Amino acid sequence: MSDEKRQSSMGDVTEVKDLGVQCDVVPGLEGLTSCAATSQILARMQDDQISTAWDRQNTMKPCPIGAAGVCCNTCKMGPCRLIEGKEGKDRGVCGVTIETVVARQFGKFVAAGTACHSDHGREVAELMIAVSEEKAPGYRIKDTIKLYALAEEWGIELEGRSDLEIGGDVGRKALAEFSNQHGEGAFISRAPAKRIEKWREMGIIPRGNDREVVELMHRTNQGMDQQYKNLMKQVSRTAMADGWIGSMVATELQDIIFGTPAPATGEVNLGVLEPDYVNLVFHGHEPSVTELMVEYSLTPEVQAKAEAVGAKGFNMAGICCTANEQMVRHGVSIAGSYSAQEVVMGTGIVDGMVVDVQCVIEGLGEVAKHYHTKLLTTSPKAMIEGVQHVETDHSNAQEQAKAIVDMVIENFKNRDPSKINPVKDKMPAVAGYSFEYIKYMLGGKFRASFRPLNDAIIDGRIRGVAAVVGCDTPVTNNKEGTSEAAHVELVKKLIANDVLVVQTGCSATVSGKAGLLTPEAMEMAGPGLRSICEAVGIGPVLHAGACVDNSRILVALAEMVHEGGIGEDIDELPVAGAAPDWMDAKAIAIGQYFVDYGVYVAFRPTLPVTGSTEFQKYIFEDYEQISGGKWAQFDKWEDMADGMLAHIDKKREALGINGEQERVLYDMEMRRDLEV
Ligand code: NFS
Repeated sequence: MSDEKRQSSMGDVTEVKDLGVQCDVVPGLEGLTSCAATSQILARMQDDQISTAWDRQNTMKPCPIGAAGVCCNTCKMGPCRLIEGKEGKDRGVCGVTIETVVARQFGKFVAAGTACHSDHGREVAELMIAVSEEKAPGYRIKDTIKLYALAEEWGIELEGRSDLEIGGDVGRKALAEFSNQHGEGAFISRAPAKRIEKWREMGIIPRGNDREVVELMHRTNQGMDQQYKNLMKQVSRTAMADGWIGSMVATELQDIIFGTPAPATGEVNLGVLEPDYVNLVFHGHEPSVTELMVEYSLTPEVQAKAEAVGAKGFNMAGICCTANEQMVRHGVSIAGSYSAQEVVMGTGIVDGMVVDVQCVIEGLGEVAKHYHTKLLTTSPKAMIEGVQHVETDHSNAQEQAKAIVDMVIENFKNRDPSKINPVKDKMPAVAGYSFEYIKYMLGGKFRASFRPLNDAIIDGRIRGVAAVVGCDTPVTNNKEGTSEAAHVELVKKLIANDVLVVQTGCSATVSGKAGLLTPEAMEMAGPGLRSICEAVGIGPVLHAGACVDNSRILVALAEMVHEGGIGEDIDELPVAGAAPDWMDAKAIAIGQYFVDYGVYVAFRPTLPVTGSTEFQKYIFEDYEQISGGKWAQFDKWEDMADGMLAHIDKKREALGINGEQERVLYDMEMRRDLEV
């Protein structure tokens, strides 16, 4: 877009930015993003002809056969592009049916997603062992209460033993969870008794992650499992290994090593990058190296080094789930979600960007070439062509973390004044609602309990609880509103209808940008939810952490059942889950373990299963008879909200607690008021 056009419609972009307030989206980019800050940077990047995912999604049209999950590329006789109901096209060369193909593709997503969270969890278990052997300088056990609790749960001797000895046993036991060949994952016992019985009947309790992922990859290969319902059992068992082993080990052991989250206040959006400071942006999922960078960054030594290069100080901000990990534990600010990873460099003031694993897109390397930003990879599992690699392991992480920070400070002087384009937009956000903190906050220090939550659900002040989680992308824009609007409007509608919202992942970041992670958001809540928020002193939207921290939600739901009064199993609870703009295989693995927990799980946009009517009926309808939960898919956030509220009301009805609450129906005026 030309400068004249932009200036004539909104004045000079720099002037608007200098007001320091949320301003409007740059004209012409409204269909792409509802975030003013993102639009300002994107407009400049487009002018400078720097390609980002926001542009590439315009030219890349998805293959409709692949999008429907009916492209079978399992062997070299194809790829077979199947079309339901079309003679000669409804089976592959080998004779495979459409249902089998869709189930295989779905299963491969779950295998990949589970592998990601599990490899992350395994790293943390290994770190725990290294800490206990004093082979991980810089790391220590921060939460001994959680360490003792977990050791006790796992039958590990506490008496007369040091924290490091106990930690070593916890680490080794956690590590063994990944390779167990038989039995049941140790955390399974945290689920309600009725649910465990159901899982045993279904035959889906995971043994070890490695075995489940390998078996699923075996069974989804050509010539293998040809009964999609039978194959789905292994899909479920693998997804369960994701939630109840991989992710839960990651969450629990990270809490022990780095501290269990409690509410901390930070800021969210691109405006957290400070023009006068050295800015280091970190991105990825495994927080271990970043933890040490954050610690080092707070020392007077770093302040002095930053001042020596002419900066006012040193500033760190995150992207994606490493950001969520730092926000919930230390209140470190978040620059943006998945969608912002390239855009962040367009500010021209990112002196270094450090990435670890997962959701790090390949386009980053190309964008970095246009700026002074020093892009660095740290994991031997995720390197980028042409990008400097600073290999880290547990033994050298502290020294490498310092080297990275020092390198980034040095790079401050290489800023190109002609490319500096900062924005001021940012929002305060409170994050850090771990399961332990929620329990404490509801019941108090001496009687920590979920009782007040259950009572509020029973008396109708809280209609239900919703988890709104998962990715955001630049892709679903232009169709039914922007990606960010889908997250934000969905959350607003849920809280307006007295549904308490718990968030993780990029969805939480998007809410943070919209100001939903503040106590003030209670103004947007329905009267019942608001009365609870006022009494407890919280906002209506609780940020619980990264995507592995969905395991906190598993534990919290179990606690609601254990507390009593709202059913004996998860599928009786008035709860629902949603991923308003899912993208990664990890999201499908998460969705499946919640469905198997008995939860209604709504995804937007559609899942890659639309090529088979029969498979869709199985997961969207019949599955409710099997697990008590089911999948749902939507194109519009409005329909998603209605589906979630209807499900919550159905459960309230079954529990006999559906009182007088009135559904808030949005007219056009209310919608406009809710604009992001
Ligand atoms: Ni989850 Fe976190 Fe974000 Fe999606 Fe990627 S960062 S693990 S996968 S995009 S929420």
